[in-house]
Amino acid sequence: MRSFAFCLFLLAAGPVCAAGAARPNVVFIAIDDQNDWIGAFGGHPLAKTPHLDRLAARGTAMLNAHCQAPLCNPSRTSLMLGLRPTTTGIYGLAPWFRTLPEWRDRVALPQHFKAHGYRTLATGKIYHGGAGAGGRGKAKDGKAAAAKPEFDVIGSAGGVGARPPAKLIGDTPMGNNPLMDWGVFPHRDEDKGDYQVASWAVEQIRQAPKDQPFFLAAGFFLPHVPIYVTQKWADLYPDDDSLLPAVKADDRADTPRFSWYLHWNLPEPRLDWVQERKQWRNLVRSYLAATSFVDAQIGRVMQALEEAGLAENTVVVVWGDHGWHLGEKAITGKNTLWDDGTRVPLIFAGPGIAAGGRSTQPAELLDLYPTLVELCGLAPRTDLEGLSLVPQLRDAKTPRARPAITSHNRGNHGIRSERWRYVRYADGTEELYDHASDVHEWHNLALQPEHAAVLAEHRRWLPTIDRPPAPNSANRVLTYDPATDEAVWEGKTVRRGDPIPLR
Ligand SMILES: [Ca+2]
Ligand SMILES: [Ca+2]
Repeated sequence: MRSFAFCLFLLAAGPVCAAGAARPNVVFIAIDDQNDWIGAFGGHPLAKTPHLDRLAARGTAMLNAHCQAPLCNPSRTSLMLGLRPTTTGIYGLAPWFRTLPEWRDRVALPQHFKAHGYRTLATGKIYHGGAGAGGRGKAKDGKAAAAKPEFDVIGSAGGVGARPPAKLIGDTPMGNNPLMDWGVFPHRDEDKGDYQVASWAVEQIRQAPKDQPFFLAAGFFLPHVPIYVTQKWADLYPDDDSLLPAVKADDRADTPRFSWYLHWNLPEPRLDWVQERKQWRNLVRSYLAATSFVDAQIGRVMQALEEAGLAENTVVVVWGDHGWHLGEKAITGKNTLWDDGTRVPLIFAGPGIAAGGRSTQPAELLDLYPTLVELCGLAPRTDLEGLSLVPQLRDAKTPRARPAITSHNRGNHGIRSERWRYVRYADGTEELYDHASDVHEWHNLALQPEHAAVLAEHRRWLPTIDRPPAPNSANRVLTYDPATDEAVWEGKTVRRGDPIPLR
């Protein structure tokens, strides 16, 4: 603690932290597709997350935190590079950013820590897809995509782990997609990818060299689909309709038709399908059970830190990469600009962070890079687009100068202030919700003249840089041409007069 205070003093005085001063370790934990159904975040009244609750009690929870893109690859690219999707042009599940000359050598968050003497380690899903935890992705010409490795040491890959012999729920409207499955089947927790990710992280903490700080990244896969759980986690929840989230039957009657374009032709089934197939409760229960299972794995990592005597000098951050709908707004899945799609758990604990803090100020995953740099006393960078959250982590009431911004493909943006949710789609249509009276975002106020000033205040935060999709963009990339009023999604075109593409 003393050496940390010394670092901050030096920073305030001008020069960076003196060599040899002990910097805190970092444990950087990602949860895939984890929405706000986590204790302190209040998204689901029955969610059981005792380990994350304990972490939030010894640290600060950012209760109004949002992703910069509601999809894995662009969200994680933004966080790790410290740049918005509207700056990189990375909106889809491809490309891996190192294949683009512009970002090939960009110093990502763990590389900045390595440059300051840290040993960097990763297990599970940190980056998306083939790039995996360690950025092992190769460019199409076979050359390594990145000039430098993403991490020094790469551990267990994680992922789904044990699978049932056949899909549990059968075909969905999009066919036999292996990801679209959930439920309980007989297997062991030890055979799950996330259990192995936690085991590897625990082992690294136990063996950590005493003379070098570490940056340990652990990426948990669940509650991403397929959501397979063992009976013990499902048994934490009642098997009845008390589990179901609140939905409004005609909720989409006041959302612009363009809002459907962002969720068109995706593998995730719609609410009407899970209701008809009597799968809604099973999906919700599986998601909650998986959340509790991952919470327990994070608990194992936290226990290892305490047993190694490292908890006092380790900054822990837990984040989700975007939200997930479980029936709200008539859909399941991600890819939306509402709170259900953008709001994420974000918890910090460790040296320099107030215990029990609860901030309702807007925060962005983009803020993690500058926040961790400041908390650890590394040289600040001037090329990051986020803002350090250290003022809110010291005193949760500290106001913040700007809202959280989420972008989903070019021209579609969500702006979240402390009170309001504003959405603008590429065709110019808008939504506005007042969280003071409408936490579910059921009542679109955008067309009501008395809200003109609120609309104007939020419109001014729309990104001024709004790049088209990067070369080789693929998968979940939507383009819109205002000249012809045509939207194109995965090679399919829809025009304003066409029926709304409901699947
Ligand atoms: Ca994800
Ligand atoms: Ca509505």
